[in-house]
Amino acid sequence: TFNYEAYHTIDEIYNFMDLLVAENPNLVSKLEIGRSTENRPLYVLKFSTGGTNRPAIWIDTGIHSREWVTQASGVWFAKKIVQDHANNEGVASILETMDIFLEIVTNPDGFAYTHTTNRMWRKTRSKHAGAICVGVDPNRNWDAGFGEAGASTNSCSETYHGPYPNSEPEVKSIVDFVKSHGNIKAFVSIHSYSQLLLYPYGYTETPAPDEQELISAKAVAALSSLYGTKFTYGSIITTIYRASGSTVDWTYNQGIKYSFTFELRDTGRYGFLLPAKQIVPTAQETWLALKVIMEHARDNI
Ligand code: 0X9
Ligand code: ZN
Repeated sequence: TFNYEAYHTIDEIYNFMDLLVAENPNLVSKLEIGRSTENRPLYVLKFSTGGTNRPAIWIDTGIHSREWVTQASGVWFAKKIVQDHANNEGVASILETMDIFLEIVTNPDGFAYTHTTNRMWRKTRSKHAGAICVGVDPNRNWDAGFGEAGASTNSCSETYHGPYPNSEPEVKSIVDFVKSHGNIKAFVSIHSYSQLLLYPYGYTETPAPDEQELISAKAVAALSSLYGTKFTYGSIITTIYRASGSTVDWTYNQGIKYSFTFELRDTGRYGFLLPAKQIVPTAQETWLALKVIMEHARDNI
């Protein structure tokens, strides 16, 4: 059986997904939304109790490959959705009207590289003509303030935005999926670390005009209720730093009002090298906040 209290390789996570689908064919299916630069499949798990093109919630983990607690939490969320799918305190009431899409290994080339070669690899593994270094920051490659302040033009930088918006297949595949689906109501992109819940914008000081504050306060309170983990919330630019071309600025500009980014545990003691003992508690507390966001989306369709 799968050990949720350990970090896993991409093969182990892909096998986990296949087993979950095989064991729960009426609830879970696996979509391939594209291929990475190194031709790895980009898999998205779909949790659905029926209907056609229902309003949906998107969750991605691991777009920055070294943020290992996020992919590990994504695995735990997948199992949790299956376990709780018929339970009303769980996700039954959400799955009655909405589908959930979950991309666990959003940057598979980078993730494989963190296992084989460099544990601290963050970016993709693309090699663009004229670029000195390998990789693009997939959280600076989206078409929202692309190339403005808050990203680097230098291919050797950790925040290199890439040659043009959506140059990374890992990003373009999500863009195409979101556009063709057309009914995504909440979009949550999960990073680590810093213990933050963030909302648009990152590329401009213009605040998102919706009820982000209210939802965030409620989500963070739910998260903290389990183990007392302290989370701060606010817009990306005011809470962390200016970041252009980031995921949720693009999704928000597409009209996905409930666009959020988490930065999970911890605040720097272990940073990206969070001990495996903290995977399950991190996933559990984050799940409580995700449910607040999902329930809010459900009640405001
Ligand atoms: O710099 C980033 O991309 C994010 N921090 S991280 O340590 N995970 O790399 C923060 C940027 C704001 N977050 C999003 N817009 N998703
Ligand atoms: Zn990140």
